[in-house]
Parts: sequence; structure tokens; C-alpha cells
Amino acid sequence: MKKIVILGSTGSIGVNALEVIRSSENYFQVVALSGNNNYELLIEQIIEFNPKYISIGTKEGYEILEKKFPEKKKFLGEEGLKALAELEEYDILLTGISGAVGIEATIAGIKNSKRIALANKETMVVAGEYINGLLKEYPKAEIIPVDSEHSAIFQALQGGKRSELKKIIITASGGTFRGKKKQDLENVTVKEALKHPNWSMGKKITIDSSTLVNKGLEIIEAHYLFNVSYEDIEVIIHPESIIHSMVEFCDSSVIAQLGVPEMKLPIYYSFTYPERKFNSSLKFLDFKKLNKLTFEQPDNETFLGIELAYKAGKMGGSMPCVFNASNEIAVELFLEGKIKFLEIYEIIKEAMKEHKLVKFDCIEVIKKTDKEVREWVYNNYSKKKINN
Ligand code: MN3
Repeated sequence: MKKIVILGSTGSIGVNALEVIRSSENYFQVVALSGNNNYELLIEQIIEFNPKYISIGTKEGYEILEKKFPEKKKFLGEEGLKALAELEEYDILLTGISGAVGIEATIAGIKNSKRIALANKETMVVAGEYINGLLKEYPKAEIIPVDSEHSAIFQALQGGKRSELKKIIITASGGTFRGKKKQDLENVTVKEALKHPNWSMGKKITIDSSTLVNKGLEIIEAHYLFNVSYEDIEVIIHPESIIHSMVEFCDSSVIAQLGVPEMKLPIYYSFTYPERKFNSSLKFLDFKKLNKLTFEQPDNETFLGIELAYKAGKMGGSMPCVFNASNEIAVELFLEGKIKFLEIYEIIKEAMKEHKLVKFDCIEVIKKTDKEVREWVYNNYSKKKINN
């Protein structure tokens, strides 16, 4: 039996993870759960999975948990996430939390020589170089990607040797606004931006998907996870989201991983790897019902997420962090109705222009830069400048 710690159990990754665990006939045991502010769902999960340790993001939630589960060991906030990652008695740490808060928990998991089921792409985007250095220092630790594209690449890479790899082809659904042009996007509302055709995900990642910033983050994530240069990473729009990504080898063979657009398989595979196991919660592809798979080039004139990411990624050092942090705040401001959709790109561009590149070789510098960029964006754009 494998023991699992789930960070972000009330988010969409966490809920999917618990669904596969529920259907896996005692092959997994949940050792710890952490939620942010949805304590009602967290309470249900605690009652069902009976973890020994629990952590929650808010003081209010903590007090409720204290009354409901006096016998359990409880933690609070970001420190709580780190404390769970530092526990001795588990095998796999699932980092199902979005945003830069997942980085320190991941670092703690690596230093704890555990398997990290990485569902927090910011970790590799912001701190990829540092994390890769750390993985050398802690050779028993390993990262198994959960992001569906990276899980696909990870699986496809098993079809050849690393020295035989030519390039990685990341697929993208194209998001809510695929086919739209700049003038169509000027006045789109939050509600419109949150309607994703294939994937049901959290708000932040749905917006990132519609700006293609999500794909940009995934390019940088792939660069660090698989140690592949940016020149050898390509993006293709594949609206059906059935091919989750592909790799091309030196003999022209392309190996793709296909599946229904759901997060359950990539999560489950990160738990069972190097084995594969049946799980009754998984849906299987029915090729009789699949009409066609289509592909198109990304529209990089309208959607700047990919090009800005290549630029930030190739500059390296602190720039991917600037790309990520400025986007996080910009999306927050968009969701609050304080900026327009296309201003998300403006903010990222300006933040990257404003920033002086530094080396990212220790966690203190990473944290400091991340904080500064967020504050800079917030101070410059949160006052609803567009209406003045
Ligand atoms: Mn993805």
C-alpha cells in the first residue's frame, strides 16, 4: 500500500485524486489532506478518508477543524503545507495547489527524498533550475509530472532513449477564445473567459488557458522537467484535447499519448508509475465515437502567452518567475473586474521590461523577486487605471 499526502485536496486536482483513490481498492492510503478555505468539503473528505494529519489555509477553518477533529494533528497556512511535506510516513506528495505557494512544499518533499506527483507547474517555471540542482543532491527524490501534457511527454519518452529524442510537441486546446481576433477580445467578460470547451478546471488556469499563458508556462515547465532546449519544444493547437502531447525521435517516429480529457489518468499514473493499473473511475477512449482529430497553428498575433513565455524562458534566471508572478496578479485583477482581458499581456510585458534579470540560485532570491513583481503589478494596475 502506498501512502499519499495531498496538498490542495479540495481543488480540482485533489478532488480527482481522491476519486481515483476511492476506486483503487485499498491500494492507496491517504495520510494527510490540506485545503485552503473550503472547509466544508475538507471536513467531508476527512470523515471519508480519515487522514492522520490535516492542514487548512484559514484561521477560521482551523478553529472549526479543531472542534470537529480534536484528535487529529492540525497545521495552518503555508507553514502547514511545508509541515505535511516534511512528514516521514508517506511515499507520494501530490502538490495540487496552484500558484507559487507550492514551491516550498515541493522543495520540502524533495529534501525528504519522496516522490513528488507534481501538479503545481509554477514550481518548475519559477524555480526549475534550483529544483533540478536539488534533485541531484537528493537522488532518492523524484518528480513525476501530473500536468496532462507533461504526463503525456513522460509516458511517450519511454518509447526511446533520451539521446534519440528530436523534439517535444505540446498540444493545446486553444482555450475559450480560439479563433477570435484582438478586436473580439477587447471587451470580453470574466464569465465568457471562464467557459472552457473541454477541461473543467479552476478559475485561474481556465483564464490562463484562454490567454495561452498556460501553454507558455507549460513550455517552460517542459524545458526544466525534461531538460530540452526551447528550440526543440513546439506547440500545436489540437481542439479535441485527445492527444495530450507527443515526442518525436531522430528516426522521424512520433509517439503520442491519447486519452479522454480528464485529470484522473495523469494523477493516477503519477501514483502507480512505473506500473499501470486498472481503476474503475477511469474513462476509456471510444474510437468509434471519435470523429476526427484536428490540428492548427497557434495564433501568436492575438494570443501572446506562448511568445512571451519563450522570451522569458530563453532569458532564464529570474525571468520565468516574472512571467508567472505578473500573470498571477494580472489574472487576479481580471477576475476582480479591475482590468480588461488583453491587459493581462500588457502587464506581463511591462513587468518583464521593468525587471532586472538576476540568477536564481537560492530560495531567498526567488521569494524576494516573486514578492517584488507581485507588488509592482499590484501597485501599478489595481487602481482601475483603464477607466480614468
Ligand atoms: Mn496542462
